[in-house]
Amino acid sequence: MILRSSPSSPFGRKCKLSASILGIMDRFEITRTNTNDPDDPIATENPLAKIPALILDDGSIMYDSRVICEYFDTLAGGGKLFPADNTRWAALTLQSLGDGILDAGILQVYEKRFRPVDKRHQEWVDRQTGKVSRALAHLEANTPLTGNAPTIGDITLACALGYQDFRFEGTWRKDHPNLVAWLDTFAKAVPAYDETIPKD
Ligand SMILES: N[C@@H](CCC(=O)N[C@@H](CS)C(=O)NCC(=O)O)C(=O)O
Repeated sequence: MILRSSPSSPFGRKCKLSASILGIMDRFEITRTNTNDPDDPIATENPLAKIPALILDDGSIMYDSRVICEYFDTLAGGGKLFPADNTRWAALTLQSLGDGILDAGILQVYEKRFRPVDKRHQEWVDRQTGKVSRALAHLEANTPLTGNAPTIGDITLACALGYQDFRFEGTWRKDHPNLVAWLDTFAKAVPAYDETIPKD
């Protein structure tokens, strides 16, 4: 299989961390993909032209990170990152919150990357910043438990905090000591976290 991703993609990082925890990194190769290059095949592979996408050996294609991570979980026997018991809903909800932090962060980055200065809309950027701030405040007050078996929720949160470090200079750290401690514990338990530090 081929995972289309890039070293900077936090959603691609979710897939890499999931595969590493599940012990299935040898099941696919990773192809560096540039969603800004009109000649990159990603636009024909995923009509949304987004990464990550997973190309299976039979040529079929899966996206997005939620689908790919859950597929990886089934390859490893199932019920590991996506619990089958009633803790599933908390794990999925934490995944949604982490994905939402990522989406809001990426939209802020794209506002600067793709819009000329005179077309930028500060109120809209503030709206995205508000989502991140509220989510981080909620997580600081309700920090997930860190066990020896990270779920897809934990993985997504770690990638969301890592993206805040990468694109927003880690300013979140000052006011969120519980989350800083949570991420330190996660990074110690999951060596792939440090091995996938995002870069451009
Ligand atoms: N919901 C998607 C989000 C994927 C996403 O936003 N990927 C970004 C890179 S991290 C992308 O491909 N952006 C290119 C674009 O939006 O055109 C997922 O979970 O995989």
